[in-house]
Amino acid sequence: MKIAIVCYPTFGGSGVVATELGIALAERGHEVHFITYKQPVRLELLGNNIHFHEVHVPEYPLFHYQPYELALSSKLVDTVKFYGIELLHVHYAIPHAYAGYMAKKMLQEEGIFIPMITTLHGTDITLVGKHPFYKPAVTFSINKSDVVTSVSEDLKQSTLKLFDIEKEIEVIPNFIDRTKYSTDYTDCQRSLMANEDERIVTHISNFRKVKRIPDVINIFYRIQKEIPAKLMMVGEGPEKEYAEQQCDDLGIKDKVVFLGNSTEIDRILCFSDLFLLPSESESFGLAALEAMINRVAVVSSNIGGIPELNKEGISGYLANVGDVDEMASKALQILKNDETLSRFKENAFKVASKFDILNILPLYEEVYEKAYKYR
Ligand code: GMT
Repeated sequence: MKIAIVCYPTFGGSGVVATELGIALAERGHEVHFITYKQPVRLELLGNNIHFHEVHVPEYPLFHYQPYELALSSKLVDTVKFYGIELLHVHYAIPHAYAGYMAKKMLQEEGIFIPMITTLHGTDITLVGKHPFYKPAVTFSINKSDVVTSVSEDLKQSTLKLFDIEKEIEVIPNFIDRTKYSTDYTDCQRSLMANEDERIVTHISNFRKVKRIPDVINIFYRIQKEIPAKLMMVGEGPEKEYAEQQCDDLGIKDKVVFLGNSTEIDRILCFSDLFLLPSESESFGLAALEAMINRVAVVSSNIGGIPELNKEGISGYLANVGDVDEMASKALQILKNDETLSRFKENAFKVASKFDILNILPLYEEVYEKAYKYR
């Protein structure tokens, strides 16, 4: 099939999922066209089967807000016509589903019928989409999609609760391509980061409020009081500066490394023992899945879709949002003993393996076939 994928090109989970999905579809022989404002961060190789079309939004001083949706829907119309695209897959409802629907309608005027799949990722529903300023447009574009998918059962239920949805929502969980993660740990440069006797705790996110970065630091503070440990903080975002200050105030600056954004997180996860994800909202928790496939145990909050991924007492532990004492005590339970840690690490890998792309990709292909019938 010739598929157009619309996504955010940044480090965010929805962009990563869309990009990895597109790459895998191209490997399976589909022709994939990414349409967004910048080349997606994980999209390195373009080729016969994999294309990128940049959406340009010309600056005009009259506009206080430049009309991205307009430029995106026009780009979609042109690309669909030029390449004979057969299907649109938009990731993140705002504003992609809205722009996709406009493109669909414009194309219909010219006798071209193109089905649209919308994948809901989380913040487009739980944080941004439910705001009264956006809600009518989000409800409309979900209902007008030919097929709607969500990345967890919890997100599906939240969408049904928060919006007036007439469409069926199919759950297709996020996935991981195991072949991209090495099982050869010989070039893992652990010694550069920590002493042999230190445990390595890691957090990866966009450092937004929803990730509860102060909780990450407070949990680690309690851990390092009991055992030798280092904390790797990966990512960039508005809460980073405060986090650095917090580490300074707590006197643990020398034990915390801020690594910024990384396109090679497996090189950090390969030497990590424990991943912390204390988020106050998380529809899935892709970063935790990436940790788990790298044999990293997880201590997380029990919110949203996380319990569908992190299994209590198996791949890690879960606690109520904000309960840093419980999270720290559970983390120590895992980290204190070598055998316990190895067991949790191995289990994390096993649980993550269930989300192998080979199991999930056919679900998207099924959905595409179904949507195609709506033409
Ligand atoms: O986590 C973020 O803030 C980024 C956000 C995004 O839209 O890129 O991530 C959401 O989508 C990811 C991929 O499906 C999920 O793994 C994340 O759980 C979800 N984030 C939230 O629900 C807060």
